[in-house]
Amino acid sequence: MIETFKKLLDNSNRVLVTSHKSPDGDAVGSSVACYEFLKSIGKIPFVLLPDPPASNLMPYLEDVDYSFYENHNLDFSQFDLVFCLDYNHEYRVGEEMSDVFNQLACKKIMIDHHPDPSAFCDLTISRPEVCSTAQLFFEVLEELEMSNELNLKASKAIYLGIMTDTGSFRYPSVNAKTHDVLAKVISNGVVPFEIHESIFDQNTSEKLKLRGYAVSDKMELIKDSPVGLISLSIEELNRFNYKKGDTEGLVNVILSIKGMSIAIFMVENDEGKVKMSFRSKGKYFVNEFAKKHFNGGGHKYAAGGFSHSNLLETKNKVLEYYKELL
Ligand SMILES: [Mn+2]
Repeated sequence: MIETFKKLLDNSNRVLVTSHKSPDGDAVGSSVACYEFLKSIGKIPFVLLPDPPASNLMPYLEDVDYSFYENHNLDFSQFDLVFCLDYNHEYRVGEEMSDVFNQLACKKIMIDHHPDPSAFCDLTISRPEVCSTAQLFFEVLEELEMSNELNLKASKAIYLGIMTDTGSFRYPSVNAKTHDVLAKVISNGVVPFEIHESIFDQNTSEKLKLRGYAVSDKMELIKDSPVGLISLSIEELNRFNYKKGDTEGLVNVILSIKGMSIAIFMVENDEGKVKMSFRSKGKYFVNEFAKKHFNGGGHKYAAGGFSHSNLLETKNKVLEYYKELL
């Protein structure tokens, strides 16, 4: 792996760094870390994301050469290497941006921690046991003996990716290595509380009201089971002046209830279809269920899905099949 990686790097100059649709903290964090690393070793990197992240992640893209696919004007023939970070299938960049892969003749490197990667890259570094792509990127640089190339911005981005993909260092995927990587980026000058504040203390009152409403009026716990759901319609989102990111992590609230081990969040989109998030813990896994019934997938304990039916039909389908999760 290391030799191939080195060779691909050596033979490249203009490098495209990509990540998945609805980029989360790990997508942005690993992309920025990769971008800063490439710049520091003399490459010309560019970050291309399918669409914008939540507003609290935008500051991490400051001073980065980047664009969102919807308003890019890139000539893809200029690139001689592509990084695919935090995703395991071409379709995870969204239908529009996945066209890019047809235009790219150059080599591709995947660095990712989602299980079952498809074989669309020349080098696939896939380690599902690692908590975040940000941590995995750091590990890969250590193996290349290049982790000393990480500047303060890259170090902050790695902290961000690990923090957001581990629920602030508490998921089962966190281990000694995670804290070892964190210690190393902190010794590069990262001030932990600043990263936490930059992400978690950016709420609007409308966001908190929407979340309060979701819990008080829209949460349903299925009787005699560890399964809970929350569903929100577009009308409800609008009522609270919804902004991207406002419902992020809301699904986890269900798991914080004693006795709850499976949480399902459903939210209607502009087209009347439904975006879904699945979370679980302990002996319960959600990825297969998301894949089988809701065109999705992901990790054992955290998966996404999509339903082409309306919100009510989708909820009924969950209620019809949830026992498969048990
Ligand atoms: Mn991730």
